[in-house]
Amino acid sequence: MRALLVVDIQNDFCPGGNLAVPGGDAIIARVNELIEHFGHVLLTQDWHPAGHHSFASTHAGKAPFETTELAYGPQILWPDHCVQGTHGAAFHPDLHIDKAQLIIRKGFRKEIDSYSAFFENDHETPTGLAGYLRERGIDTLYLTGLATDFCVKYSALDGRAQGFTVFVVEDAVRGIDTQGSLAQAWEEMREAGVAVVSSEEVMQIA
Ligand code: VGL
Ligand code: ZN
Repeated sequence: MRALLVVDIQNDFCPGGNLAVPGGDAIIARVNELIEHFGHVLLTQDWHPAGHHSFASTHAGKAPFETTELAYGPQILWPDHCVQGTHGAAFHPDLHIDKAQLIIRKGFRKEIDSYSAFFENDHETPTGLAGYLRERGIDTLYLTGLATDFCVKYSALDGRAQGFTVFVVEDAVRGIDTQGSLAQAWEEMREAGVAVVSSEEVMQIA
């Protein structure tokens, strides 16, 4: 059984938002078509408390897109984004969310960032998604959303590591691309056995 996973299509990741992904909103129409097509739709929502340790503003003398060491290793620092309950954390108003069966919120622990829909950035604190998928008999995931080189990539890699079949829908994702991260993401995903498909191909499958 397969499911569509829509990653972080929130106002802050779209043009005008605090951590805007270039063309982030340009994928929404396509994602809506995929939502229409799939029987099972799951969403993720980046959901940080104010003062989150992934925010540059939390660290004196640090600027966004610099890297720092947190307890679990290196962490890129971001502009404040997706603060719980704010407009920036809300799903983009054009995204058709009504059909979603599950919303995974992530990054809600102040000290740990969470890119992946499966594990936080310490690579050991689970979000519960793997158990949810297994209990429901979902073994195949089609990934869409933002950002290709962070939350989509880590979700894809962890999905593979957890034994799921993972497709990334290449025309339904967009990347941030800091320090070469986008090219590296496609490379890492391919190496991990993540399949890349177009939305057209996906919608030809019954
Ligand atoms: C994301 C950076 C920080 C993402 C979330 O959704 O890819 N990137 N938080
Ligand atoms: Zn975040």
